[in-house]
Amino acid sequence: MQGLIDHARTFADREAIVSNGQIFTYGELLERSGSVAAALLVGREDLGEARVAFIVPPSFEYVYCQWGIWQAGGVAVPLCVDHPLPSLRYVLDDTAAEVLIVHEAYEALLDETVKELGIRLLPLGEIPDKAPNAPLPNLAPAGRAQLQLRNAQILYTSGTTSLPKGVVTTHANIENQIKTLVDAWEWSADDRILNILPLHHVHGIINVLSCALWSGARCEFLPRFDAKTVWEKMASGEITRFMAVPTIYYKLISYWEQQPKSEQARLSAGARQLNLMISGSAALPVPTLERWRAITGHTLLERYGMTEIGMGLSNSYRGERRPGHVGLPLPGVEMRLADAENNTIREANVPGEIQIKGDSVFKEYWQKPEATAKAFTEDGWFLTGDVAELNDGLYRILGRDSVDIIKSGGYKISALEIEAVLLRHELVDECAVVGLPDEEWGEIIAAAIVSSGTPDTGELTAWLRERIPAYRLPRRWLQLAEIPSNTLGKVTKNELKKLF
Ligand code: MLC
Ligand code: AMP
Repeated sequence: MQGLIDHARTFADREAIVSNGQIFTYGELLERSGSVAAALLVGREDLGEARVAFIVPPSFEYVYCQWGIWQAGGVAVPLCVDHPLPSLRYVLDDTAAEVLIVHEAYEALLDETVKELGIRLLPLGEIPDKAPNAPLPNLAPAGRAQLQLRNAQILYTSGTTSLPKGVVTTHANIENQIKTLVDAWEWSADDRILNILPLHHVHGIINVLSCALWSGARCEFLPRFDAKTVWEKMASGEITRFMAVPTIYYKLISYWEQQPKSEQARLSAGARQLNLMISGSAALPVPTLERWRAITGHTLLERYGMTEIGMGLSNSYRGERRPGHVGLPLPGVEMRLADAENNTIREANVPGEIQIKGDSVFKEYWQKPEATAKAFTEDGWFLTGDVAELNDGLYRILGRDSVDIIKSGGYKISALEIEAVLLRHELVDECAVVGLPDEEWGEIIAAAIVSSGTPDTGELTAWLRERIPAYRLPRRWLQLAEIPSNTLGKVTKNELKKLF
């Protein structure tokens, strides 16, 4: 994203990234991303929005690949490092990726697939550290307004269809998503943040990584979440802010509770020094907020967002952070609650769908014009599918309008997607997937199956694990004679939930 890179030039000597025990400056980031751009361009002037997928664990390398793709005029498509081959192949195929930048750990896994799809494979290790000063394209020769249209990134999101959709954001969308958060949450160049979130979703990419780098701050990566390491980082005084999904706060609390008193005191004292702790991506249970406050003195700032809009609503950085509420629309975000006929609801305490407008809102679902059209009202409001109400001056999320969307561990999961895969198993005649409330995960996935045989759920899980990401695996199973349905034959998922 052009603005982020322009900004970095003013911070050249500052520390930008800590990864694998090493510190890298903004200058190094610009240099290495320039090499990636040169390796991608190989003589071309501009990649012209070609999709460039990359599979690189959270690290300095991830960031310079992302920036290199943007600098070369490509569209960054980050692949999830934990996804099984069919999920990775789907994204490569759907985006018609021209190039895949691959970390060596994934080369063997993807080698055949990229050959079959005719994608150029660019091993990370083959990109030189330094490139001769190759000219980089001007991404907006006709002026900055062009950045409003120029695609920058595609992230995949699960929804009410059986296949994930690519959410396309432009350079201007991303810039707006970042700027609004940098202002609202008062980021400063002296901030240091720990990133433990996956880097194929907006929470990790925009709220943590990109806001830090926009501000001249420092972002430290842990390859994956680990409660002990996170607590140690907080206790060390090395970080000033932290952002995570509610499941992570739950896990941090569990870890703390298992420690002896003296250790608890040390960890709590460390956490108190941070200037901001944020929760989002799923509803933050009030007991988790209260427990965290008792342990660390921090009232978690809860905010609401979505891949398609970036962040929409947020509690206040300096003012009230009311438990169970997500605050007010962020600056630059236009928001309304609407009834089933898309009429604006003006009264308090009346539930309605959250609808959003603004420069942060995505451009389109990749090559899905019908899905894009269906996602907006005629007058341009994006339909989030989330239901909220205004409660004493602040918004409160009440749920979603679709039972087919599940949030587990902060990941959005489509029940329909899991059902479609399950039905391919020879022992599954019928199935239905639902989310069940769970203190730790928000919801856990549960699957009911009808089978003429005697399927073993362990074997079913192993079979699924090769086909869908681990966080989409059902954790509860039920074999039924029939799936509950109404007179029209539609599965009654709320009835099914009761059977669990
Ligand atoms: C994993 N496990 C689960 C599970 N996921 N069990 C139930 N439900 C789930 N969803 C199990 C595993 O099978 C394993 O069990 C054990 O938990 C540990 O697995 P893991 O993969 O090592 O888990 P962990 O690393 O602890 O992962 C938990 C997590 C992760 C919370 C760190 O889910 C995560 O990173 N979530 C963040 C997702 C995110 O960034 N969302 C933002 C989307 S953007 P066993 O038995 O094998 O030990 C968005 C917009 C916005 O939403 O507003 O931000
Ligand atoms: P995703 O599609 O992965 O970007 O997830 C976006 C969804 O996460 C939203 O549509 C909401 O359902 C949910 N979400 C995000 N933040 C919150 C929050 N603070 N409270 C409740 N739900 C949230």
